[in-house]
Formats: sequence, structure tokens, C-alpha cells
Amino acid sequence: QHNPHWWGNRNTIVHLFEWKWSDIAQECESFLGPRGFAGVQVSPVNENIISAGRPWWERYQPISYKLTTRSGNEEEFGDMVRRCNDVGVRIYVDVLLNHMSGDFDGVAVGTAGTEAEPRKKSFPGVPYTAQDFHPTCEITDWNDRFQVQQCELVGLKDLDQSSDWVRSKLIEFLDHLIELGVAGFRVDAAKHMASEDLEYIYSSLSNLNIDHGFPHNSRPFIFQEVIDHGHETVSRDEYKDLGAVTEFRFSEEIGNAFRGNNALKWLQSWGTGWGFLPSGQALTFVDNHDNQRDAGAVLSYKSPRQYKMATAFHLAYPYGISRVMSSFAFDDHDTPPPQDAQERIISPEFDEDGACVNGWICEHRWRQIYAMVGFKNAVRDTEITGWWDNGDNQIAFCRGNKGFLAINNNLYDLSQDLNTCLPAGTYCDVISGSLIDGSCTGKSVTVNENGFGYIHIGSDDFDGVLALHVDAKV
Ligand code: QV4
Repeated sequence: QHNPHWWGNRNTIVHLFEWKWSDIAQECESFLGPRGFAGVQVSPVNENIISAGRPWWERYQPISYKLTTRSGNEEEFGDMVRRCNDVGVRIYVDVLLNHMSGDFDGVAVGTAGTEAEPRKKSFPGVPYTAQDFHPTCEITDWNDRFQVQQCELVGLKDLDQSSDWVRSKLIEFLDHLIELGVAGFRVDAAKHMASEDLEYIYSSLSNLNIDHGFPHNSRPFIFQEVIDHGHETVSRDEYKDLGAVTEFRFSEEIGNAFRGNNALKWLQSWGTGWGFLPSGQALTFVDNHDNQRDAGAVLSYKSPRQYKMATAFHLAYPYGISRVMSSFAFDDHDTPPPQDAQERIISPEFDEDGACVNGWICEHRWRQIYAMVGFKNAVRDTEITGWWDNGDNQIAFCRGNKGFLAINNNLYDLSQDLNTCLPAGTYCDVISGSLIDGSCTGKSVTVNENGFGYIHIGSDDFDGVLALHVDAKV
């Protein structure tokens, strides 16, 4: 279940973290479809516990499988899926199969009004009772398979996926989403569930809904959250044949490289050469909603110049099933999404350039990022050729004769005639500007009969990347 069911030449999933369904529907029609995005990963859809201050992570604490959250209700969800599918943008849901909520004093009331007593492992909205869960224990040794898979991840009540009842409820939940037209699932905390149980669940799911434009017998796309830095007892390899797996080493290594801890010239062997999963099994990303909150090597919107370079490389280099993050601004781990005084999530607002202004970051609306989604669409099915580097942090390569990328992460200029592999002509650099009505608002590069062009990326240029492709020929 590795096929994401993208439309045409599209690529790249955007995670619209904490967005409302009605806003996503609108975004599919007005931005994502026209810009050639392939899909959206949406925040959890089923009812969750309500936590004081409304941190984003309350949505990782389910109460029932009713489709009502702060992002909207079932009707709004269904409307979003239909409208996105209509413009060729697939929806992938973040699903919590591992657990229900953590402890809560007394009776908890969820976002759909359902009551539960998590401390007693009582979730009548499903219903689940204590016998549907593993006995309570804490994970103290992350290399102990029993603890990782049968104890409680940060105290979240741990469902027993070997039980017929639990399996049937999970399958029913996922099938309901398939019926509504989704293309697949991000499986949260997959590492904390036995792969045999997941295999049973995935293989029991319905085919995708043909009324939403999926071909007959299409299987739901599955990408599993398994954090494997290497040498872990529960490894990514146990899951990779069931569906794609989040390749966290990609995120860590790309952060390292673009932070300057590893010379970019080494990226020539990027991908499996770095010990990553085979391309078709790897869900790749520069940052995700968890690791953007951790200190460390991972890059996020908070380091925009390096982040844009890393994202350009991510989308230009032919490796992995790519996902870009679209964040809201945060100060600390618990910062809630933009909300009003009644704790309702607010809609993003845009300035005249289309950038988000009211607490939403919307990396996917940064020109340097959506232009690279366009680049990736333009160069589809080409190989990487003509690698060049300066032995340090300046690199360049071609994608067949359709695209060319150059990056300068040195503290001195890149000024050089380079082989762009492109047909002769003038091309607009889609990073520093756009091609509008036949003229380029940024740098342009003239390519001669031999495919060479003069490439300049000053060390103090606004961006350290230059990208040319055949769909942006002046
Ligand atoms: C607290 C204590 C615990 C204690 C517990 C007892 O910290 O030590 O056992 O109380 O009741 C929130 C709080 C957390 C609290 C917990 C339970 O932050 O302090 O525990 O609730 O009340 C998200 C957030 C978590 C959040 C959780 C549930 O990141 O902070 O916990 O949602 O609301 C590993 C896993 C990987 C996981 C990653 C974070 O292998 O699978 O940790 N990633 C996924 C999601 C992530 C999500 C979860 C899993 C849980 O990507 O966003 O956690 O669904 O690497």
C-alpha cells in the first residue's frame, strides 16, 4: 500500500497542520490545485479530549471515532474531501490506532460532547472498556520491544490491536474515512504497534471509493510514523513492506547538511547511499510537527534561508515520497494553533502576495517552496545528471534536460559557467522571481547551444538557491 494515488504528474503532500476543513477545501481550489500539489495530510479527524489552553496535541488523545474536532464536523470533512478530489488534491488522514487519551480527572467530555473516563479506560462512545487495552506500564527502555509496543506512550491508554473487537472498531473507523473519499492514512505511533496487527488491519480495509475518482481496486496509501535513527530494536524494516515509512534520518541529515555541519558535496549520494529506505518506501520531509519543536539539527521556518535551501534540495533531488510542512507560529511545545477568544481555530488570512499573516506560517505559500513543487512536476521521470560541486558547499545538478538546480551555502559567491543540460534559451529562476506574462520578475539565465549558462548566487543574495526548468522558459 505504497501508492499515494497522485493525479497526473503531481507530487508532494503538504501537511496543513491544524487547519479547518472548510479552509482546506478553499485552499485546494484556490491554491493547491492550481499550483500542482498532490495531496494534503490533515490533522486527526476524530473526537478528542479537551485540554486546558487547547494545545495542538490534545488531538492525539482520542475519545471516540465521531468525526467532530476543532477542524470541523463530518459534513464539513466530507465536503472538503470531495472538493479537493475534484481539483486533483488527495486527502490523507492522521489516524491514531495505537491509543486513546491519557489520564483525566473525573469524567472527560470530548470535542463531540461524548463522555469518557480515561482513568478507568472507559470510552463508551466507541465503546471500549479496560479489557480492550494493554495493562498499564511505562516505557522506560526504548529498546525493549514489549515496553515500546505494549506499555503506554506518554501515559496514553494503549489499545490491544490483537483483539478482534479493537481490530473491528479500527477497521470500521478507517473504512468510514475511505467511504468519504480519502486516499490514505498517516499512521501515528506505528512503532508502538506490532507489525502483524497492522498488517491485518491494513489488508482488511476497503478499496478506495470509485465515486471519488479512484480506479477500481485501489488500495489506501499508508505511511507509518516509525522513528528509527538506526540500531533500534523495533526498526523501520518491520513496517516498510506494509506501507511507506517516515524516514527520520532524511530530516536529521538534511538539517545537518544545510546547517553547515556536513559539506553539501556529500549530497551527491543522497538517498539509499546514506542508508535511507528505498525511494518508494520513504516518506520524506525536512521537518514535521514534532521535530520542528525540538531543539537540534532539524531545520524549520525559524531558519528560513537554510530551510528554503533544504526544501529546494528535497524537492529537486529524485528521492522519496515528499511532504512539506505548513506550520503555525509557536514559542514552545504547547502553543495552540491560532484561535479566537472562544478557543475556535481561526482561518488563515493572506496579504497581497498570498502570504499568511495571522499566526499561520504557511510555508507552502512561500514562493521558493511552491515553485519547487512546480519544478518537481516539470522534471518528473528524469534522472539526476551533471552533478557539479566546488568541493565544499556549492552544488548544482540537472534533472535530465528539463530542470537545473544550484545551491550556494558557502560564505562566498558562486559565479560560474555551468552545464544546465537545458535546451538553448532564456529561463526564469523560479526562486528569486516568477514568470509573469512572459517576463521574469527575478534573475534570468541564458543557456547557450551547449547547455551552458552563467550562474550567479551571491553569498548575500536573499536566497541561496537558483532553479530553472522547462515550464519557466522566458
Ligand atoms: C505526561 C507526562 C508523561 C506521563 C503522563 C501520565 O509527560 O511522562 O506518562 O503525563 O499521564 C501530552 C503531553 C505529555 C503528557 C501526555 C499525556 O505533552 O506531557 O504526558 O499528553 O497526558 C503528541 C505530543 C505529546 C502529547 C501527545 C498526546 O507530542 O507531547 O503528550 O500528543 O497529547 C515517540 C513516539 C512517536 C511520537 C513521539 C512524540 O515513538 O510515535 O514520541 N509521535 C506521535 C505524534 C505526536 C503525538 C503522539 C505520537 C502521540 O507525532 O505528535 O504526541 O499520539 O517518538
